[in-house]
Amino acid sequence: MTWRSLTFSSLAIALAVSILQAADVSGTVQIRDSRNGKAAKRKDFSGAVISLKPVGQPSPAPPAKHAVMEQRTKTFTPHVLPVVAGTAIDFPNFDPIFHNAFSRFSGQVFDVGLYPPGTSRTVRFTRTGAVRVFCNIHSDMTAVILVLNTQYFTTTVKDGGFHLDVPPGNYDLAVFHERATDEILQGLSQRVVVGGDGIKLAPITISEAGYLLAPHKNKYGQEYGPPPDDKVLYPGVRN
Ligand SMILES: [Cu+2]
Repeated sequence: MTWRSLTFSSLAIALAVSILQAADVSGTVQIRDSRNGKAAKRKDFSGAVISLKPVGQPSPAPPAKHAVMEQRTKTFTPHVLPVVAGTAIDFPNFDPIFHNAFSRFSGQVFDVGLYPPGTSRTVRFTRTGAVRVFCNIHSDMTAVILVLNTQYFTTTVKDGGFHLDVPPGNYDLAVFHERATDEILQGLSQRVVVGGDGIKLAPITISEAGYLLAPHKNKYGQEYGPPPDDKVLYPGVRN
């Protein structure tokens, strides 16, 4: 056996052990009292974030790899982006028009300025919490960056289901949904004990009751002006 194959085998064993140690935490989220058409009529329960913070452990170092929130067809994608605190996020603009990304209301205040097609801007998010992201030109463009103090998180899919692989241990589970009040979300947090076989959680119901769908202002705190006439570039897409 050569040194190289020996090193490879020990790496493979280490990998196998770490996979064996991962336990599956699964559950489902339902959203009720929604005035949002998608959630209410089409039973779309996607976009809720479930995170598990290991009890008594320090916050993880941020990943070196950047996260990405694309600007494409006048839409921020993904619409909800959870990251570890300290993560740098790229905002590449794939559209044939200028865009912007800013937040001034909650979480981390930032503004990447107006930037041209085919370019990108990068912001590092260091403060935990929800950052509501807008474009200063297109009032319909919204997104949420959720800055977390744990690397164990996932976003629900359409049927509300979620899975997380974590090492066995004790965790504080937190729930985030963009149209739920802080009080509602705090009421959904719970201590979770994860054994070697994983755990299936009781269904989680998020109520949107009490959440105010207030129209947001532009980055100067003013009403949005008329949208730029770029219908030529986007036939069929609403301004
Ligand atoms: Cu825009």
